[in-house]
Amino acid sequence: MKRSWFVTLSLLAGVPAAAQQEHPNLIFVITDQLRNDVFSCRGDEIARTPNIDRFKSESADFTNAVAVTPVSAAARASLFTGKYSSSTGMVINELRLNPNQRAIGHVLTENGYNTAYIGKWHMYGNCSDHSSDECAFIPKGPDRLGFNGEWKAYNFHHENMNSYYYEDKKEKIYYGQGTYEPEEQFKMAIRSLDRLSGEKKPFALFLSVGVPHDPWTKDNVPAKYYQRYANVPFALPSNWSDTPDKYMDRNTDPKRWIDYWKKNIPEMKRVYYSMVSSIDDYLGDLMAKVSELNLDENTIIVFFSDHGEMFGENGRVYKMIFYDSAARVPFMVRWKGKIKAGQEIDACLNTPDIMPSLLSLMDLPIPESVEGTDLSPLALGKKCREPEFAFMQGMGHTYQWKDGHEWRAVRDKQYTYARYLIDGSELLFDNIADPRQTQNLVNHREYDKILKRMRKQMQTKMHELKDEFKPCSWYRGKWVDEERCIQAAAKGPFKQQ
Ligand SMILES: [Ca+2]
Repeated sequence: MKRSWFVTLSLLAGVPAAAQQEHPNLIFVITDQLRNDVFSCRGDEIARTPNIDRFKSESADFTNAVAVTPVSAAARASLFTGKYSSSTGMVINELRLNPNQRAIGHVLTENGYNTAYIGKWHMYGNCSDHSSDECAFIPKGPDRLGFNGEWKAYNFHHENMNSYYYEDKKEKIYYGQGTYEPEEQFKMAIRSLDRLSGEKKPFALFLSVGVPHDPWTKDNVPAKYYQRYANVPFALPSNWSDTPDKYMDRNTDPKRWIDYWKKNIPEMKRVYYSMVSSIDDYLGDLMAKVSELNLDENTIIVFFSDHGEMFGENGRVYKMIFYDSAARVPFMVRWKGKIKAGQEIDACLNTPDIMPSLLSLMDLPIPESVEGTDLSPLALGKKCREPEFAFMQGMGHTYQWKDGHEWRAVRDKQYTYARYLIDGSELLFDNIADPRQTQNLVNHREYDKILKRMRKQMQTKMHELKDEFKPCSWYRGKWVDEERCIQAAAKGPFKQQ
């Protein structure tokens, strides 16, 4: 007996610090505006994404994941707090999130994690000009929402060549002329892994890259990626219409729709696919590093996007809409030895569900303020109560205090139901029979029962969240002050904690 105890202790003493960790590490890769269908593994015949395909084959792939509000700042605020947009108050872009709320960074830091944050933040805006230096730097302190470790971030930009970031001083740090930001960011993440894996504490590394967001110009991506698609014909979508959707808040000029968008979308898609290819390459490098450092079995790795992109479908470009091309996002979670590789999970996962699901997987406490559902049992092959639907909120114009086409939507495993505020018009799509969402079924009597159910679901969720469904400008002054700082949201003012 004595001998066996001795042997056990000796073995433990020889185990590297990382393997003895009580909680797993986390690597969270956030991409920007990446559609959920532009991978070879989704059947896209143009895309070449061997590393994303491989990542999927090693992960739990949540195939029905959507963005609660398919626009950058709102989706990110929800991701980091586990709350709906009506509760974060991030109703449009370029607002400043109120720091007096519990975020995933707080939980990680309080539970002994080393954190690292690299890339786009987009929750610290304070002026409508998102290119302005004034809202590019995020100072150390409460506005970093608990991320107290390595910080190489910026609020917003998408000029990929010769780009920059900030650390703790308001001084731009450039990667250098001719460099490509995502490549440099993945390299920084790899260097961080070298350091973090050698420390005794578990780590959480967030890597938030700005691609494949526009501008989609040839000079915004390295030639070697553009060359991969240079001779590939790209077409307008099958559900292209020469008339833009009248429920868009921007880009509705019919002349420009034809002269600019119709003409340029194929080339824009070429650049977009080039950017996706670049992410794919760098994800491969990151995963090779994970294996080299022997981190596979004690590290949860997430591949995610804040929202998708319409590219002319349903008469629309960009995002901020409930249609699947903008709303659906990749959400793949890999944890070797714990999460069964290659499984597809069709639960209605929404952005607020991500924080509680990850914290639960990591055996960390979930703050009471979280409104999402912990869906981690599904990834672990167990059953749990699934949400019946995902509730989505279009609360404003993308970045201006302009009333327009605010909407709410409910999406389940088969249908999307949506309603616009401006005229109360409703839409109902069968996403399985009509994946391009071109047939509005609202006036088809055989769908009355479904319509009734989904109206009720929307109403119940809005009531639960105290979501009043107001025009965009209503929030100005009530929730958001003149400095564009959020002071309150549907559940009341944010108080000092
Ligand atoms: Ca975005």
